[in-house]
Amino acid sequence: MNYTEITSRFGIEGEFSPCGNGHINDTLRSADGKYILQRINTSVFTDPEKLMENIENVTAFVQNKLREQGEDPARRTLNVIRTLKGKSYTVYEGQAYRMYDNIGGTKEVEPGSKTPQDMYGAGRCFGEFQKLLADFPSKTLHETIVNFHNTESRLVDFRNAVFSDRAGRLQEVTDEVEFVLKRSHIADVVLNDMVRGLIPSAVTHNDTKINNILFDKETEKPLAVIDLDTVMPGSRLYDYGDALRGGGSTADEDENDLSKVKVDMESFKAFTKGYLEEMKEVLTPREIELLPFSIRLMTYECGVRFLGDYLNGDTYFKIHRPKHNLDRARNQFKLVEELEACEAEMSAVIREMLG
Ligand code: ADP
Ligand code: GN1
Ligand code: MG
Repeated sequence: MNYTEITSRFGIEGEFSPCGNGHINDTLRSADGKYILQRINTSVFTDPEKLMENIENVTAFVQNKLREQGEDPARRTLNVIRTLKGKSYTVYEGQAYRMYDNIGGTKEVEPGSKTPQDMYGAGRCFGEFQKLLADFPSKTLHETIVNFHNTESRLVDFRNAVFSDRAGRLQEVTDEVEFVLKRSHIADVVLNDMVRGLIPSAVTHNDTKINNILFDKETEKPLAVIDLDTVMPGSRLYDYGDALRGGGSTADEDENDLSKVKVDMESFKAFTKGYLEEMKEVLTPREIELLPFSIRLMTYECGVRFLGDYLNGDTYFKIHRPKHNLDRARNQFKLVEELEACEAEMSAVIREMLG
């Protein structure tokens, strides 16, 4: 496809080619390495106007905070480039596109190839992100995907996927469905404690895979949290748990040799150390208590989403092979079992870290 018509609306010329590994948007980088063009997946994010308003407000807030701290924000956060008409995105042939400055000299780390050092950096980086946004007025954010980490609501969607069995695949996954149902009681733990006021609602990223951080290629230190589409009010536990869902496993979520899926205790310790260095004064006692549980909750929820998507005929997550979503679901459920066995040990590690 020729992107000239789109990029010229941003006053930008030149070739763009695909980059990145995300499951949702299509990302392209300019040949001169200056810009990122993204096609926003509008079947997932149905209101690009509100989505971009969130991203512009959050990035402006973070940029100001960093300036106040005496830091140059240029490589530390996304920067939205507006169209010549002053809009934060443009629609071309029914598709929405946005442009960012490319944060150069960076690399991303995939969950399957991270080191404990990367995980320490990721813990600090996501912790810092939450801290920088702690006094952002979270109620002004739009809910770009309603009930995104509401595990109970995910279970309702899942049951509907089972009932309708749209792709005729239910017969094949009865064991996995039973696995989900047996653990459905864990879905309301965080939600109920939010209602009780034991867990605050805060600005959260909601998609804290390690590949949503850009690392400096030279120093290997984390620079910027990207992929801000799902920044919304939520529980900070969602960010901590989701980061270790991927980063706390010895295997990538795409791995289908389940014997390779174990809890990576070194990565867990490294991430938690970095995260607590930023956040230990901010978290409530109940949040601290639920840190290990949140990993299991987010892993379970993601497995439920993968299996639901498989039953629906793979309409949400990009897949690269038949049964990809089923493999991902099995991988997540194996990790849930491993996490169940390690939770007490993880709690002990956290208690020791906090002294
Ligand atoms: P998705 O929602 O599909 O995961 P992302 O926003 O995470 O999309 O972008 C996908 C990939 O594109 C990232 O992992 C990163 O490699 C690259 N990328 C995105 N934005 C930038 C940017 N501003 N600078 C440099 N690389 C970027
Ligand atoms: C999607 O966009 P990406 O690849 O960073 C998904 C996350 C899942 C993840 C599983 C908006 O993240 O919620 O945890 O895939 N993002 C959205 O890999 O649904
Ligand atoms: Mg991403």
